[in-house]
Amino acid sequence: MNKRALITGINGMDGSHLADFLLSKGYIIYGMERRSSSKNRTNTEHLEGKINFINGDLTDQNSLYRCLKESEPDEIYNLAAQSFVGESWNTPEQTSDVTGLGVLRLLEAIREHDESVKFYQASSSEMFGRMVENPANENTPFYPRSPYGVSKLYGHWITKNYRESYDIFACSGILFNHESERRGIEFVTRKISDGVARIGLGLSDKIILGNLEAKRDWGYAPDYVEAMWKMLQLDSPEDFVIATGETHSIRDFLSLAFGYIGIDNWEKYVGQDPRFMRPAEVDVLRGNCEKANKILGWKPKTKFEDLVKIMVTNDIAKLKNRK
Ligand code: NDP
Ligand code: GDR
Repeated sequence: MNKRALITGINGMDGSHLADFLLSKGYIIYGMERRSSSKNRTNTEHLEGKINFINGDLTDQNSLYRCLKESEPDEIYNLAAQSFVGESWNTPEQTSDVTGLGVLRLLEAIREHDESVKFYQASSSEMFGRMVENPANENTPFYPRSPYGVSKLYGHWITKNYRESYDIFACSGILFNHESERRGIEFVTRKISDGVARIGLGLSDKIILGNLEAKRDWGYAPDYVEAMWKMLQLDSPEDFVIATGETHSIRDFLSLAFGYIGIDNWEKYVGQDPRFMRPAEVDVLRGNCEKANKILGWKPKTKFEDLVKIMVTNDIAKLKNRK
């Protein structure tokens, strides 16, 4: 019989890639989206007719009970969140409510509905923040540096606590940054790939960014959603770090991205504005995914250089089509 999955955050980057992956495995998919006056299904347009969209909101407990009742899932992937770190200083309460307490509400819905449902929580490398160990693994102490990171830490611990308190199959993937052509436009990688594409096509002459020195461990989202699924196929729940083990600066990303359109002296096309700097920065992130490699048989497939190329190429094609 086909397995059933409920994915929250279906219209986000990961939600849409995970749905593609689970469809290839024969799953019946319910994708939870929140109501809005005009739907944003840019990432999921191709899934219409293939999955079931249902309305629900992580800030509304009753809507979550209803989503579980309607979808009768074997597995829940909680990918919904206020996921933009920079915005979390502007809306710290809303971020804590959705990104932190939203996890508790889903776990409560599982307790009420059916404790045998398997649960995946989207934990984040932002929980490591000011890294006390580099690279970070599952035993590295946390040190979040933003309201977003603090909220994710709550989600992480409440998932562990419900696993230990109620014997629910609940686990977290501590995922380091991962990107794709479906990344939201405000995140730095997509902001750069879109900006470079515009400059290449003569539609713009500058990209305005914040801190160029920050370093991230960037992987490719379609590789990472497979790890989420693998975690829920285990016999007992465990948390895993998912990362490439490499770290690159924003400058490295810029240099490669501009390189693809034949520009070497990229500095003159890039400006900086304090608006894009953060009150507390995470300077460097790098993860160690040895445990995932050993137990899940997972390792990243896409190289950093290929990720940058995929994103720039896609943005050029998109803009050309629009023209
Ligand atoms: P996105 O921002 O692309 O997607 C998040 C989704 O959550 C959006 O579709 C958004 O809906 C939805 N959402 C926001 N608030 C609510 C709410 N109150 N109720 C229901 N849905 C809501 O994030 P990603 O796909 O990049 O990330 C997926 C998850 O993984 C997130 O939890 C993120 O924090 C986490 N994560 C991401 C990493 C990354 O590098 N991408 C790394 C580590 C963790 P709407 O479209 O309506 O705004
Ligand atoms: P991050 O991603 O905060 O790591 O969170 P983001 O792309 O927003 O920032 C990465 C780094 O780039 C620096 N930066 C800029 N960032 C943005 N957005 N815009 C700019 O103009 C800019 N200039 C420099 C930032 O200061 C930062 O150091 C992502 C999200 O997907 C989270 O949900 C997820 O949990 C983490 O990755 C892991």
